[in-house]
Amino acid sequence: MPAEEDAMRALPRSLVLMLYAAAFVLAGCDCPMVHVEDDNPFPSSLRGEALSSSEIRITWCMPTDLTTTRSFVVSRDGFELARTGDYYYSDAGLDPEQTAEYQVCISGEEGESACTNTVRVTTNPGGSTFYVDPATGSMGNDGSSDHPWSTLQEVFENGLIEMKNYVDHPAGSGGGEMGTVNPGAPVKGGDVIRLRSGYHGIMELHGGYNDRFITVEADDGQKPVLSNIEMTSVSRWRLRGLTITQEESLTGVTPAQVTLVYIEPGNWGGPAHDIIVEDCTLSSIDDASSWSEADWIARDCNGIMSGAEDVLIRNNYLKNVNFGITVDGNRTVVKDNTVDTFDGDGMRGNAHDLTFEGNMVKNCIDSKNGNHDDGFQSFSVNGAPPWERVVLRGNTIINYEDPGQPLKGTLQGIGCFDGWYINWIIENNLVIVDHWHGISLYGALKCRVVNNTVLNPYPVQDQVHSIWIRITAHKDGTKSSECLIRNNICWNLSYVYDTIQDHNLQITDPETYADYFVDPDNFDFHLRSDAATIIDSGTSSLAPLFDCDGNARPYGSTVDPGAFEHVP
Ligand SMILES: [Ca+2]
Ligand SMILES: [Ca+2]
Ligand SMILES: [Ca+2]
Repeated sequence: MPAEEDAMRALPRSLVLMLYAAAFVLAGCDCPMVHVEDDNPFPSSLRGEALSSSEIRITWCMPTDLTTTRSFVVSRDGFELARTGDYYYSDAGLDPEQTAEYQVCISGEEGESACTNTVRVTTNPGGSTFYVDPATGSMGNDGSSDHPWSTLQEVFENGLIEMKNYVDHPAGSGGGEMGTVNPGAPVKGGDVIRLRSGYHGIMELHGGYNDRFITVEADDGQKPVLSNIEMTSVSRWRLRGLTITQEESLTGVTPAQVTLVYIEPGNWGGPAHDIIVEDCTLSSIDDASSWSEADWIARDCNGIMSGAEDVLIRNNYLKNVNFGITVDGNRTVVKDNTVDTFDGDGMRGNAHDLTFEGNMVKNCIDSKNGNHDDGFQSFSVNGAPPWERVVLRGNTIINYEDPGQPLKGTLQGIGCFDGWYINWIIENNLVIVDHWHGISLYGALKCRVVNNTVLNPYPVQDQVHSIWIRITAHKDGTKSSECLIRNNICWNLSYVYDTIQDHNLQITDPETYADYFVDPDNFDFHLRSDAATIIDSGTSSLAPLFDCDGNARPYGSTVDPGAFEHVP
């Protein structure tokens, strides 16, 4: 086999086809278009994992035949359990050591069709619960509720958790022999460590794999504080309800410029996968309102950076950070988080099979550090593959809420300037920024941008700030193709070649926003009941089944353009 062909074999088929296409372009072929053959991972994509003794989480990939997919039917042991538009489902309320078999099938406009593989998953046995209390604990205690340990950092340092790790290094992408770390230690896979109020130090772990999730969570009504979490080459950790901050009044230690939650694989240590970060509060400092540009540059921390696979980042609150939530690992769900006051990009997603849903990104800082701030950004550069099957759904991006906010800058909304992006769905998002890039895709294949509200209510000095939804060629000139722009409310539209665009409503005068929307001055872009030119003027074809609030579409005769269906 020729070496070149051999090298091609290691690449995703879609990328191989594009490389061939690119070769034609370079050879002067008058066909600067990319063709991608469908490489649909859906039928074999279902994974299931017990999160505890009562909960199982299943995840699957987006089918690439989007035109017939309306929702999914999740079944357990042959019976329908739920219908959802998501690519994951959490089955709670199960019994310890209960085994269940799951399958997911497409519910399409033409009835149910393709299904995934089935998975059999057993919930954990009831595990043990341990307690850690910086105020009253001692490392000589047994970790019971009445005799807690002192701090989480010392629990790790004293080897009180039994885990696994690779025997030989570099462990690469895994698969090698594993040995037990801290054999016989009291805490084991499936157990829960509950933290009480006070400073718990740093959670640092390099090489800690569990067969069952270990949960590290706040005890009821308690506010445990960590200064940062750094985990590499790890699996099955669930972090819940923790405060992670460099705020000196909470930690008692001099602030450092770190990434507050850092979860990554490593070639030496091995892969990272199956991680949950939820209900946590992250900040560089509690109150950054007096920070100068120089303070931001010298002191802001990144929020969450995750290169692990099969990750759930849910319902976290991040304040006063540089980059908010940065995802480089496949099959990650980023849901219902808030990134409030940030200097970098609010969210980044550079991997396959990502869902960013229901997140709020607001109050962008311009520290004059040269970053082009984006609410969401993705890029495929330096030899990275095209990013496939990404959903951006129901997110809210607002440049600033308070006209008096210090260090205001301009914010790009959803900025995807360095494709390729393949099979993306961008729907139900509210993008309120004062930059022309509302939603921009440079190098897009089979992407759809549907039912978004993309407007600029800010004082505009210059018509160059007429915000747009744009699908255009890759920066190398290769055309985007097979994309759809539908049912959006926006100021401006910009698209090329065979992008289908219909049922979009353009409002080019911000002075008229109050004629259409409930309270645009306070960023309420729900439709007024007398917005007759908008209500029922979209199409239900390929529209999301629910709107940004979760109301079923359509209400009335058909779908309304924009992120919010009018429901009286
Ligand atoms: Ca900035
Ligand atoms: Ca950026
Ligand atoms: Ca309607």
